[in-house]
Amino acid sequence: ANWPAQYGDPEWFLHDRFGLFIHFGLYSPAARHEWFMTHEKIHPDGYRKYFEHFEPDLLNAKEWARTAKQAGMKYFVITTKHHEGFALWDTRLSDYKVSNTSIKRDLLREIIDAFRGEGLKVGLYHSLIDWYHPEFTLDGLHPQRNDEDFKEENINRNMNKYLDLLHGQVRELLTDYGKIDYIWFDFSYPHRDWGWSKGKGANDWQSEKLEKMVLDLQPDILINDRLDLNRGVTTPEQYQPNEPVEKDGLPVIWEACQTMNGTWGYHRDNLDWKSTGMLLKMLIDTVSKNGNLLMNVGPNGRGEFDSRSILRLQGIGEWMRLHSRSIYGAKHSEYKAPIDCRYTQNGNRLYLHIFSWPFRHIHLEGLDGKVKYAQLLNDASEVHFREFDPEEVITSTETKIDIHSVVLDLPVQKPDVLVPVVELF
Ligand code: H79
Repeated sequence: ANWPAQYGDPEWFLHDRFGLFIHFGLYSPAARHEWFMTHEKIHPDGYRKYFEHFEPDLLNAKEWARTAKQAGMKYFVITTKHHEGFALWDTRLSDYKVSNTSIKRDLLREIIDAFRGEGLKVGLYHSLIDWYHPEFTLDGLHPQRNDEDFKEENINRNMNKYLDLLHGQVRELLTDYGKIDYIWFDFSYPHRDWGWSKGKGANDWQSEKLEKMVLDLQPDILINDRLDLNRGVTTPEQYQPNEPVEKDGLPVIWEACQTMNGTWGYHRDNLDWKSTGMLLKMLIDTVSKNGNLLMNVGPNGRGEFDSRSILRLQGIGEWMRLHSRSIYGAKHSEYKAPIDCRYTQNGNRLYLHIFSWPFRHIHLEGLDGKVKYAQLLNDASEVHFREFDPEEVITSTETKIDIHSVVLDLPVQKPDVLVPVVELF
């Protein structure tokens, strides 16, 4: 029910597990959060300076694509238009577009070509919200929200005129750029109510009609869950679920989207950077719960990934070079992982990811009699293990430990990788 038959086959998505999210737009040179237009209540006229000074002269899409590939990412999702309304492609339906800035190029085309060239699947982010369009009705998230006056203003606004643009631009994107594998709409908020205006959902976007057009143009496409239709890829934002995600008691296809530093657009002064190890653990944690991870980078105003992002992507790539078989095609395991560990499973291979290195031993409950061979994945070195028979083991207080398990004999020295993995056959 959550994955309609008309939607594309999600097999590649479930296998690939790891994607790059790219937020790039006029908020990139402003360099202070992609929502700054709303945070600072900036009118489109005041936002114009970012359009005039947009000049990502160092943007090299091939370099972006190589960086993503080296990090072990298999697909990417790029902002075609964020809430600010600016189009990153040469749209025929608006002048507010990249090809009208000093750069005069269709950056979206360059980016799609480059990532495809590196073998990554293509995802397009498209904002349902639009703070630039003069007919988009004002609400509590809008930069021009303020007080009761906007009730009056909204009477003069005609959402249908905005819907022509929304549907028309999505049609362009899914017609002019070849095969698109994934479309990521953002976002619906039907339950919000500010008194003078309400949030927006499926009726406001004409979501049913939009979804039908998407599937007509790209029959194999995957769609995320933010059209307010209660279907598609479930997309928890900057939130790690505690277990495989379910809806109505059934497992769903889901994808965590996470930032490196708490914001999506480039933010120069932000200091909330997660460590490489923490980001890697988020990927492992996600796959251990049957999810994908879409990890974000916000390129700067010159069109480059900044050094802090590159450092992290490289670190994850080094780990992925040695360990990706615990990620690609892997999924949740029914076995209960020891504390500070995560399992993933691929067929009859079980992968124990050890987040916190223990002294010498780790007990794997319920695996007694099931393990034939064990090795560290980083160097394929054998790990000895023994069956742990509770009948034989009496504690100092004469209480029997009643847990059947396998005990691994680990080296005292933690292997020199961010997260060691033991592969169990
Ligand atoms: O594109 C990225 C974000 O800009 C967008 N989705 C990701 C992928 C997004 N940001 N926030 N949201 C979606 C959810 C809305 C959060 C809000 Fe708020 C909480 C809106 C108002 C209160 C945070 C605080 C943002 C504005 C104020």
